[in-house]
Amino acid sequence: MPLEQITEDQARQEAEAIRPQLIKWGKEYYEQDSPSVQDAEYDQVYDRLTKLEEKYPGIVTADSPTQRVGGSTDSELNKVEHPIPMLSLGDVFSKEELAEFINRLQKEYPNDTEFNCELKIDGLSIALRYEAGKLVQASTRGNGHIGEDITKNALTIKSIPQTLTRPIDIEVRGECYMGKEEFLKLNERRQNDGKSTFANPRNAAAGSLRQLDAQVTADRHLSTFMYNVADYDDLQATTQSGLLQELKELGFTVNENSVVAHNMDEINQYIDKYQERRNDLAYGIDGIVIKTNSLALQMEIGHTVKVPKWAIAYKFPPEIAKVKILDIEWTVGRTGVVTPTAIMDKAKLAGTTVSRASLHNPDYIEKKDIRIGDTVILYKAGDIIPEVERFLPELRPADSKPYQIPTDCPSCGAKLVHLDDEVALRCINPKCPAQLSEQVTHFASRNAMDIDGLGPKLVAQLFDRKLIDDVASLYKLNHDELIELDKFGEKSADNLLKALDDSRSNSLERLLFGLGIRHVGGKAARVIAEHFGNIQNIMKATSEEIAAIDSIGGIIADSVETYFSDPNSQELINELIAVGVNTEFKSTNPVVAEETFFTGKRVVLTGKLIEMTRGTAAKWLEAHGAEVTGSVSKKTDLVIAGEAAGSKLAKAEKLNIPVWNEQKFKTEMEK
Ligand code: 3BA
Repeated sequence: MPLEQITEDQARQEAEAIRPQLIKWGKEYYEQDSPSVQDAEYDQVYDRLTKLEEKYPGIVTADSPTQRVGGSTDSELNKVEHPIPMLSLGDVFSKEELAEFINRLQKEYPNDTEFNCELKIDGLSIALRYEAGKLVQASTRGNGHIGEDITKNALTIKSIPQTLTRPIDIEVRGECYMGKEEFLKLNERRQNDGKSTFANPRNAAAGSLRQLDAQVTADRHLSTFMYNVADYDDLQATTQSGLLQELKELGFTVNENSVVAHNMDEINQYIDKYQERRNDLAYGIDGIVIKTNSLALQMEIGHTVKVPKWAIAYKFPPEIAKVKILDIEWTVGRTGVVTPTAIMDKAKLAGTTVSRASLHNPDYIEKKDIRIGDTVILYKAGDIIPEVERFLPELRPADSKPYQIPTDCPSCGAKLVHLDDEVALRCINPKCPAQLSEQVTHFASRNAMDIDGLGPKLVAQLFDRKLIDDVASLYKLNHDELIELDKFGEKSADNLLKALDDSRSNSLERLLFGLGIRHVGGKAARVIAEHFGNIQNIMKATSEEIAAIDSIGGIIADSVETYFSDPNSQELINELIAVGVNTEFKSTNPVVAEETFFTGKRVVLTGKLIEMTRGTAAKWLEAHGAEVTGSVSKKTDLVIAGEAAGSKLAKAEKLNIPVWNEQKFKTEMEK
C-alpha cells in the first residue's frame, strides 16, 4: 500500500506485523552476529516502519524497534558508557530522497554549500579515547550510549595508533572492518579447521573485535578508518574534510576517497563512481555518507535524539540477479557433513560471474522452500558470498514439487543422519570415499604435510582407480601405477614420489594437523605436538591432560581424545608408522611464523624487572618478533620500564612513546 493512501488503521496493522520481524532480525544481528536476512532487506523494512510511524505518530509504541538505538550488548566484555553519545545515521535509498534531504537543508541553511562525501564502510563503529596522546580506552558503539570495552583488542590492530603525534586528549570515532581478502582467508582457515564460517566481513569483524582473548583479534587482521571526534576542543580543523586531514596527521588511518561536493550533480557523480567501483575496493562499502562540510554549520544544524541533521547515508541498492535453479548438488566434506549447493544459470553479480550458491543445510532449503526449477533472487552477502534470498512465486512452474532432501550419502550410499541437534546432515561411514578423498586432499595441503602436486583432482583420480583408500596408502604408490594416470609422465611420477618421500620426515605438527581432527587447526596442532613430543604420548593423553596446555581449550582437547580413542584412528597411525612417516616433534621454529603484537616492533627494556631478568624478557621479545634495542629514539615503538627506570623512561615520555610496566608486559606475555 503506497504511503500516500494508507489510513491510520492500516498503518497500525502493518506496523504491528513488521515490528516482531524487525525485533527478531535485530536480535540475530546484534546478539548472534548471524542475521537471517541481508542488511538491505532489514533496512528497507525498518525504513517502511519509520515512514509509517512518521505519518501517524499515534501508532508508535514504546517497544517499536525505531524507538531503540541499535542492539543490546550481552557478551562478557565490560560495558563502557559514551558520555557523548554516538549517534546513528539517517539513511535514504534513492537519489530522489537524497536530493530532498539536501534541498531541505539548503533551504534552511543557504550557506550550506559544501558537502563532504565519504564512503560508507561496512564495519562496526568504534570509539578510541586518548589522554595526553596515549590510547587509554577503546570501545564499540553498542547502542550509542553504552558499548563494550575492547581496549586490549584495539591494541592489536595495526592501524590504531597507540600514541598520537600530539599529546592531546581526544576521543576519535570511526569504523573497524575486515578486508575482503582477509575475510576469505579467515573463512578458508575456519573451514579447514572444521569451524563455522562467517556470513560476511561485517560479522567476521564483529566476531573478531568482541573477543575476550585479544590474541584472537590480533590473528584476524582488522583495519580501521576514522572519521569523527567526540569534541573538537584540541583540534584546528574547521571542516569535516579538514578533520580527516588532521586525523591523518595525528596518526590515524582515514579513508582517502572522500571528496568535497558543492551540489547534487557532484554528489551524484560521487555516488555513481563508487557504485561502479565498489567491487574493486579491498573493503566492503554499503553506501556513501554525505556531511555538511563546515563544522560550525554542523553545530548550528544540530541533531535529533538519534541522528545528526547535517549528515545522511545513501545506501546502495543491493545488487541482485534473478536466476533459475537448475539443480541442487550435495557434497560430502572431510568431516562427513553433506552440504547442498544450488546450481544455477550463469549470472553477473557484484563484479563476478556466479553459477553456484551454498544452500547451507536442509533446514535452509525447507524454510525458504527452494525447489529445482524455481527462479530465485540471488545477492552477495557482504558483497562476496552468493546467497539465495528467496524464490519468486510468480515464476514457479505449475508442476513444481517441494524439494526432497536426500536420505542417502551421494558418495557411498550410507544413510545420512543428524548428530545431536545439528542442522547439518552427516554421512558417518568412516570408509565413505568422498570423505576419505577430502581427508587426503587436506592431508596433502600446504599447512599440513605439504605434498607438492597432490591436489583434489589427482586425489579423486587415485581414489577412482582404487590406487589409494586412505592417507597411509599414499606412501605405497609406485612409479608404474602413477604413469598410467591421465596427463602423468615420468617426470610427474618422479616428482610426486619425491614429494611424498620428503613428507615422511615432516615434524609431528604437520601430521597432527593433516589428520583433520575436528577443531584442531594448524596452531593447536603445533602447540600439542610440541607439548607431547611424539604421537604415542598424544594418543595416551586424556582430555584433561591436553586441556592443561595453555591456549588449548576443552573443545579441542575432547576432540583429540575422541579421535585417538577410535580404533580406526589407531590403526591409521600404525599404518602411517609402518610406511615410514615420522611421528616425532622436530621443529624449533613455528611452521608458519605467527604475527604477534610484537612482530617488527622496536622495544627498549629499562629499569629493574621483578619477576624476570631483562635478559629473559629480551629473549622472549625476540622470539616473538621484536627487535630489542638499547636506547630510546623516535623509532622506538615501546619501552618496558621496571622499577627505578631513569633517563630512558624520561626520554620515552618526552617522545610520546608508549611505556608499559612489568605487570602490563606480563599480561601481554600470557596472552
Ligand atoms: N561516517 C559511518 N556516523 C559516519 C558522525 C556521524 C557518522 C556514522 C558514520 C554520526 C562509515 C554511525 C555510528 C557512529 C561514529 C557515530 C562514515 C561512516 N558519520 N563514513 C555523522 O563509513 N560507515 N555511523 N560512528 N559516531
